[in-house]
Amino acid sequence: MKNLFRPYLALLVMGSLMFTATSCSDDDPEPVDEEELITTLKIVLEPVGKTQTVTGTFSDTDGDGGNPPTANTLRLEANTTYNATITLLDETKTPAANLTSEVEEESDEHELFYQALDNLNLAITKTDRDNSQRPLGLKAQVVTTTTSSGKLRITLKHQPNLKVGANEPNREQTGLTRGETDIQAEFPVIVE
Ligand SMILES: [Ca+2]
Repeated sequence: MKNLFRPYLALLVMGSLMFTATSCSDDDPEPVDEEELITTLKIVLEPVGKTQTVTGTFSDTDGDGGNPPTANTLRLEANTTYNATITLLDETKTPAANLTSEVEEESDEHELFYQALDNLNLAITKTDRDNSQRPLGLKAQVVTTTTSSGKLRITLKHQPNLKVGANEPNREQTGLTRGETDIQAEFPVIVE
């Protein structure tokens, strides 16, 4: 997991300075060394025309190395269309910082990539777009057919001036090779 994009740092610095300027000035200002990390990726899968919403949480609160990440198993129904929504959190903060809207605001520099691995049979289509009409991936449609199982990998890439054009061939495969990875989550999935 990489540190999150510097524009946020700048915003944090500005925020801290504003806070300092408006608070009691007797104390020395706190050193500004805050960093944002995306430690946690949540997915909510709402079935179309059915009732059983499925939620998943991937979390690695100490970042790369150290303790292994945790993720629950997603149990999906066969022959079902799900509308998926992603939430991104920094759980090193108390309370956890929600970074989803910041990724949304910088949609031209970010994209999420979905991979069905092992023998998992899922059709995944990103349904949201950035300002240049390229896929973003905080929202997606996930369609199951027959029963299968495997892993769903979701990778958030930071791609300033590196996003693949909307209509380029093989844009998913190409996109995965570009820019830095902000978080990569893997969920065991059972389609039953
Ligand atoms: Ca870790």
